[in-house]
Amino acid sequence: MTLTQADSQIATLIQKEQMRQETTLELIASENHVSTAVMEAAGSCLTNKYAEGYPAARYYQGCGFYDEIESIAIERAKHMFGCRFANVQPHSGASANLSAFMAMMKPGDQFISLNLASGGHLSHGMKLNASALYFKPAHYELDAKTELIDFDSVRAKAHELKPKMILCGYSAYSRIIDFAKFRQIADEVGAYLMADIAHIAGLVVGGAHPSPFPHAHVVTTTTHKTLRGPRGGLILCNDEELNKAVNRAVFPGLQGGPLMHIIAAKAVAFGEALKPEYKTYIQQVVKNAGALANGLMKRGYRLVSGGTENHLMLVDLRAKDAELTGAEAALALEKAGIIANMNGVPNDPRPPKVTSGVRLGTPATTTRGLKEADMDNVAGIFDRVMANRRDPAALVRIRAEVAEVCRRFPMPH
Ligand code: DSN
Repeated sequence: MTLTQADSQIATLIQKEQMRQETTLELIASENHVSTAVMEAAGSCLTNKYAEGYPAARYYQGCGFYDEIESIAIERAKHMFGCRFANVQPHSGASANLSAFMAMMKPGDQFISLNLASGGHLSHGMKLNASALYFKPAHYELDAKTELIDFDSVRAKAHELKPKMILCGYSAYSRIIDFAKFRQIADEVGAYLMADIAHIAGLVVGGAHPSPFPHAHVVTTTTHKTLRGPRGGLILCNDEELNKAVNRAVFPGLQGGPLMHIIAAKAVAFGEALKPEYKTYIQQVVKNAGALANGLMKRGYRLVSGGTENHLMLVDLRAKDAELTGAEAALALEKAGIIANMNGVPNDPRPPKVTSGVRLGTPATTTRGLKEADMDNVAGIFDRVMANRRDPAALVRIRAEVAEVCRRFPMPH
């Protein structure tokens, strides 16, 4: 029985969502459009089975093909990042992070990270998150002037608190991360270095960002952002003992049965990322981000840190219009068919549900095939949306223009 026959309510909503994705431009920096091959694996019969444990060490019978699939995913992950060990079971980036914490720290241990408001992630010690409830976070800062990581602040915090772990890797940071410098500070105080490369994993694989290896002791990532796989997490490391601790932390520490259909989809996506075309894609993601950033700056927008070196940028809307908030901008963009998210800028005076910024990224539009000139066009559309944000008729007209761009650049099929 097809989904439409079995449950037309859900089938209709999925069709509508498909249409929404086809007819809008996705500028959320953490999203992408996966291949039909990835989607096929994620929607396969592998969802039917428990495979608790690891390859060749399961707690259920009938796992032979699952062992092969997970082993392929592990080998491809190791190959992609040039490291010795990979755990492909985390259900998400947040559970990968918590597992990594459990592998390196005991409850109550101190770690330092960048806070959420400055571009970190909620699983890096936000007060309501398990990372703060069960471990002890403190935060280093961005340089107030350059809005880059302030390594004096990292070093000072590290020497003051002697943390068990230093965490780098961010959700809204548009610059290259100097992993070697972080490792140097970690070594000075005997801390582990953890790199959460969820946003830039694809850039690392595609050679557009330095690798966290050999500097980081443990590396976590999601698999669905620039890496263009199914929604999920991944943990990587080079040390045998740490790998054992990671494996114990993921299962049975934090999770039960792995999502084997998602692990198969990860394997497919990793296979795609190992192909030469993926490198071309990633280089284009970065070129497109540069073109979008330049297009916005020449139209009077200020970008946090003055630009981008990766796939994303944080637009501080106040320079263009002191009254314009991130919430209002993101809503107007959605009405015009451009999907983005409001985002706090460093030291944002506005609350997190209002903000003074929007975060934009180019992984998804690059998958659709847009190039630099198209991104400049998108910057122009962005600017017109902001200027017409209180004019519903104008937003409808722009929506039609965006739909036309989407028709010219279809999603992968
Ligand atoms: N929530 C993700 C993002 O949008 O950056 C990070 O996991």
